[in-house]
Amino acid sequence: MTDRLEHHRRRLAACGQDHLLRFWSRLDQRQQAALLDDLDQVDLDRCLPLIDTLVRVRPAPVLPRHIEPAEILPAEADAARAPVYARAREVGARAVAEGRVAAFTVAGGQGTRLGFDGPKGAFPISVVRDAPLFQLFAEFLLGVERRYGRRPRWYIMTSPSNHAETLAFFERHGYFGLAAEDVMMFSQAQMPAFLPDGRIALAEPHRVALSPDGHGGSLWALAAGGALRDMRERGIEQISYFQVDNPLVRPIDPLFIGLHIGTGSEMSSKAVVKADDTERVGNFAVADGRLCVIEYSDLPDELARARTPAGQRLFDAGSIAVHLLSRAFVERLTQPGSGVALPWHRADKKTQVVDEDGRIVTPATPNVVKLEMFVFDAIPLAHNPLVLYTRRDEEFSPVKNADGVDSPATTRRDLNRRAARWLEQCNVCVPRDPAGEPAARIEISPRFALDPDDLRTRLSGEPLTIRPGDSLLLA
Ligand code: UD2
Repeated sequence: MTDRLEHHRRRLAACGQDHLLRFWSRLDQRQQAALLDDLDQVDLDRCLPLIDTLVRVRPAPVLPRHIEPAEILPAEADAARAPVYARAREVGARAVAEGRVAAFTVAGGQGTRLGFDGPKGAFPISVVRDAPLFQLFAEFLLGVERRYGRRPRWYIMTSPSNHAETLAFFERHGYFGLAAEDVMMFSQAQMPAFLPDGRIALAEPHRVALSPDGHGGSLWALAAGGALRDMRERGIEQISYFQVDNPLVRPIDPLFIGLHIGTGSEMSSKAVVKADDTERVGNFAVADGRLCVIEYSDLPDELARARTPAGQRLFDAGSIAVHLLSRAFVERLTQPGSGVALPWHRADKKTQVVDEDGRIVTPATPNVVKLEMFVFDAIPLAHNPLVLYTRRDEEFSPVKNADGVDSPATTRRDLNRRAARWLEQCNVCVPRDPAGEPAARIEISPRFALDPDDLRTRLSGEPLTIRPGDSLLLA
C-alpha cells in the first residue's frame, strides 16, 4: 500500500493533481484501497494534454470547410443493383456460416436518461414476455445458428460500474440459451471528470469521479480486453457493432456483411432517413473529402435544414450506430505506437462531487467536464467506408428516455408493429383498431424467425388466428 501511495503521490504532485489525496488521513483502510484502485485507472498521460485544450477552455467547434451529403447505398436494390445485392447476401451468409463474423454490443453507457437501476441490457422490453434487451440479442444469435448453421460469438463491452452486474445477470439467466463460452465480456476504460479549473474531481473523499471513456473507447477495449486476440485465434474477421439500446437491430445482417466484405470496406455503417431536420442522431456527410458522421449538436442549423432543388432534405441520412469493422482495421488503429487517436468530445455534465471540506455536493447545474470518444470518428480513418440505408420501422427504435420519444412505450409499439407487419406479409390476418394499430400484442422471438421470409418458412402454411386483444408469442 505504501509503495502504491508514494507512486501516486509523486505522479499527482508532479502535475498539480495532488488534491486527490487530500482526505487520505481521514480514510479507513478499505477506503484507502478503493482510492488507490481508482487512481490506478487515471491515465495522466492521456488526460493532462486535454486539460488545457478542452477543459479550461471551451474551444469553438472546428467545422470542415466543405460539408457535402454522403453517397448512401439504397435499402432496396433496383433492377440494376439486384444481382449485386443478391451476391452480397450470399457472401455475407457464407462469412456467417464460416464463423468469420462476430456480434459486438457496446453496453458500457450509464443510461442516466432512462432512469433504470441496472445495466441497460437488463431492461425488460419485449411485447409479450417483457424479455430484456440482452435476451433478444441472444435469441437473435440462436436464430442465426438455426438459419446459417453457426452460432456467432458475442463480445459485450461493459464498464467498471456495470461489469459485475452484467455478468451476474447473464449467469442468473443461463446466458439466455447461449453457452457461457459463446460470450466474452470485457470492461472499457474510464476517464475522470474535471472541475472547470482543470482539477480532477472527487465523487467522494475516497472515490475519483470516473466515467466510461465513450463508445469510441470500445476499439481500445477490444484490444486491451483480449477480444482482438480471441478473434484472431478463432478466425473472426468482421465485427458487427451495435448499441445495447435498440431491440429492433439486426445484430448479424448478411446483406450488410456481404456489401462490406465485397467492397473491401474497413468500416461500414447503416443509416435511416431522418425523422426531422434536427433529429438527435449523427448525420452522414462528406467533410473535406472524407466520409464521416457529424453529431446533431455539431451540424450547423442552416445545413440541418437545407433542401435540394427538388425539395428533399440535403442531409437526410441519420446514423443508427450500427457498424461493421474489419478486425484488421481495429488492430491497425489500436496497435501500440500506431499514433492513431480519436478526437475527444467535451460534455458539460452534472455530477456529485466533494467540496474542499469533503462534503458531498449535488449540483443543480453542470459542474464538471466529461470527455468521451465516439466510435464513428474512426470512419474517416477507414479505407472504402460504405453506408447502407435501412428501413427505420424494421431496424431502429432505441430505448433512451423514460417517456416521450425513444422511450419503452415507443419501442414496444414499434416491435409490435413490426411483428404485425411480418405476419401480414405471411398472409396472416392481424386485427387492427380504428387508428390502424395492431389490436393484439404480438411477439416474434428472433430465435423463431429473423425476418419475414424466415417467418414464412417457419409458419409453413399453419393457419394462425389472431383475435382483438390476444397476446401471441412465437418463440
Ligand atoms: C448515439 C449517437 C447518435 C445516434 C444514436 C442512435 C453518439 C454521440 N451519438 O446517441 O448519433 O447514432 O446513438 O441511437 O454516439 N456507450 C458505451 N460506453 C460509453 C458511452 C456509451 O458503451 O462510454 C454505449 C451505450 O451503452 C449505448 C451507446 O453507446 O449502447 C449509445 O450511447 P448514448 O446513449 O450516449 O448515445 P446517444 O443516445 O447520445
